[in-house]
Amino acid sequence: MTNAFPEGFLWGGAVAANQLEGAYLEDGKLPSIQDVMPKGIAAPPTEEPTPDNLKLEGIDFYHRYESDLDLFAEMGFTAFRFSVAWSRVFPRGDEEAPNEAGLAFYDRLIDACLSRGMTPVITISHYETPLHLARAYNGWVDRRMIAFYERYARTLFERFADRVEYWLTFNEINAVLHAPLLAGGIWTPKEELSPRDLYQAVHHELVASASATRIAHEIDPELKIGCMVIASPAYPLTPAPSDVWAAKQLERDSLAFADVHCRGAYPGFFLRKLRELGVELDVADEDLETLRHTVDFVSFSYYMSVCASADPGVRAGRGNIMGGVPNPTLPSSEWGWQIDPVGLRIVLNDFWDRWGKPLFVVENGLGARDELVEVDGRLTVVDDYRIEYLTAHLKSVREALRDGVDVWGYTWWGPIDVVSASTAQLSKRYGFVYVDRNDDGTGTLERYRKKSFDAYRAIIAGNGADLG
Ligand code: BGP
Repeated sequence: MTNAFPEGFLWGGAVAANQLEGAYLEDGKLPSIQDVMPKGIAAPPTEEPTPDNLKLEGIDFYHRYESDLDLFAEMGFTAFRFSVAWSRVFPRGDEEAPNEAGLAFYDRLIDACLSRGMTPVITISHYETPLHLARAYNGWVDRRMIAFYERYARTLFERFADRVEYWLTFNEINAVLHAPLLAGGIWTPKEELSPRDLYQAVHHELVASASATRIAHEIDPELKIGCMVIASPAYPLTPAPSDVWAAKQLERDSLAFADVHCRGAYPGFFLRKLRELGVELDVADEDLETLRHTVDFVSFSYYMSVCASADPGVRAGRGNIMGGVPNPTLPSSEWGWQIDPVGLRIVLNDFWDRWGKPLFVVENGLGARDELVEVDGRLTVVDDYRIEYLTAHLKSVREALRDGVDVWGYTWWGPIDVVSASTAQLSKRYGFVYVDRNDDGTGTLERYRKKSFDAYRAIIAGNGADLG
């Protein structure tokens, strides 16, 4: 049995514009929802951008992308996943014509990737709906969002399709059920949002995603369009059949999103759920036809698994957007995300069995507090905990490959420290590169290679053969 990963396996890292670019009003950009979310999803948005929002400056990637990409190239990245900030290209979101200066930035970024041998993987919408669309339309609750998104996606395909083959329509599209503002640009507070409006927004996003897939394939049938979902396997808390069923139900809430993307229609269990909620969706004649444009691959983030229980008295814990009942057998990160490398093998196998589409692990990583120390005269972080997490999860990818699963690539979340999506902290660090910036906004923004930098470089250099 060979240890190496398949030839051409894409190795790299993933980021999102709002979490690292900064320059939030530069070259014609207007605010996105992120610019009024200084506490992430932990607190309601502010009326206007406030100076305590670390995302306004991010890690200044907008001005430092060349040297940051040099660091990624030094690690041997063959892929780099980033998002386009919608509000750079269509600052309000409902304009007729795009902002040329915004497009020009991504021209430069794409060329900088290509010249360093990195395949760009672009997320079209990563939790950064233009603020105007959230405020004036209530985000994806409004059907007109489909047309705005189509225009935006078409603009990107027409401009970049000659250089960019891999595209993801929406980051973690299933997160809208749990974080409606973050993932759906929905201004109505979650507690006040009716199931009808929430699921109508889900429908609009799914139609928009399928429509973007159609547009992309019309422009160039060779383009690879993927959906992107949070993968969070749910284990029954006990062997009681009722817990097994509860776990299945929990997983299905998420799986439904990729089911629609892969099969082109709503699954029966999802329609039943709508009926039980008393939700009758407003579906236009052409919507069901549009949904038939299925994706070329399924991409996902994987950070943790959860448990499920039929007992309503069992309380959920913290975790990536959705959370779940804690698993008594697993350790947790400082932020309560449970660490479960085997879960990645389970997800890869389950997804492959379910849809038979190629898979792409586009996010995986460990958020931790790092300490900058001096070793052999240079500043670094001795992050053995991150190396351990990385290695264990990559071993699971290798096992899945051996199981016969078609996996195209692996992009670690936040190869350089970025602002956290859920908490808007910088102290929740994922990077192989340390950025000198603190939660209070102080710091020089200098970059330092961590110990994990060399570890990932060695793994990539050996095409995964030396994982142990
Ligand atoms: C995913 C998001 C990312 C990213 C990651 C880590 O849900 O797609 O944007 O931030 O989680 O989460 P956090 O930053 O909250 O630690």
